[in-house]
Amino acid sequence: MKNDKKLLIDLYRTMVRIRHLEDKLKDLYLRGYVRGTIHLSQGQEAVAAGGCLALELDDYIITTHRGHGHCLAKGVGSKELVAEILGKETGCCKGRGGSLHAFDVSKGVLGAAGVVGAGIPIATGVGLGIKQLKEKKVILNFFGDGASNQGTFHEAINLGSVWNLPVIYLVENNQVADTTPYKETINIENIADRAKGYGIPGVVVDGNDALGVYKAVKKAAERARSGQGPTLIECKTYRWEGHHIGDNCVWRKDSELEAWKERGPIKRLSKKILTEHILSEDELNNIKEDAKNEMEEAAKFAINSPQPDAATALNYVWADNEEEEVL
Ligand SMILES: Cc1ncc(C[n+]2csc(CCOP(=O)(O)OP(=O)(O)O)c2C)c(N)n1
Repeated sequence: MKNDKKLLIDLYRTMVRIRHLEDKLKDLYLRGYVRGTIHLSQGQEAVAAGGCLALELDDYIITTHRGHGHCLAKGVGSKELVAEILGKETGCCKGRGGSLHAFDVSKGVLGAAGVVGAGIPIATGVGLGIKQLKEKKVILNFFGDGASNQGTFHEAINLGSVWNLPVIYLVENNQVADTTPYKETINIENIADRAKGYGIPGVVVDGNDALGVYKAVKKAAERARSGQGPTLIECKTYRWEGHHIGDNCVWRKDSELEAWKERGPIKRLSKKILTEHILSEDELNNIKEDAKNEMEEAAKFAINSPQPDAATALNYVWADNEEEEVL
């Protein structure tokens, strides 16, 4: 495990960068720069930071419609990410993926999945690929509590277990799917308990504790890398914003949101860092200021970048294949 102090600072910095990224995206959306909709993850930053920092650079992730934070934490540059979300040619998918399908193979980000639960079988397939190639990599698959009710969840985790694949299935339980509290659709306390049905470890983690998430994913990654198969991790957290940016949240009580904000992940880690005298209040503020400036620069870069040329709309639809003639 990395030096603890450095790890805590890295976790803090990553969460603060995600928070500023999402705040900036909301601002850009409200100013008309983003087409379609976006799904924000303020309040859930500990899951992205803890999960991705526990991986090696060449490990993989697959994320969801709520995946900006996961992509940033895994190493996608803020400029390329914001440009992608604005549909610009300088984006990590040259503007063809957008928020729901951001992808960056060079950073091990094998894509966001706009279809709920669709990433889970893909992650199992990637795990099979890693195993067949005899690589020492792992894949971390983020998905929501709603996705854990899809058939894909059950089928894909069962196969992951039977084939002993190096996959970490991480359910980010933010308490609600769209506007439906998970307790109305799931009749057990912990989604992680479903792991018993597949014969793999099921772990419940406080999803607002970045260090706790890091430790759980690190352990699952070690297990996966050493050929012992998958783990199902449930991170219990809370989504501060609506389901998508146009959701006015009439379905929940303000008091519930305020209670979760009190134990928000950034506040929580900053308290630990201050109490343990790892950094001063000023040093924490400098990290925030840097993150704010970084996202300001990313936004400027994205706004000033060109749209893809319409004549190239069909580029990247087919893979190049020089040997075979494609009819
Ligand atoms: C198969 C499928 N069904 C429905 C939708 C519409 N939809 C998009 S996000 C969402 C809720 C997903 O909830 P959850 O998996 O808990 O993720 P969260 O939004 O909470 O991050 C739904 C129903 C979809 N995109 N795909």
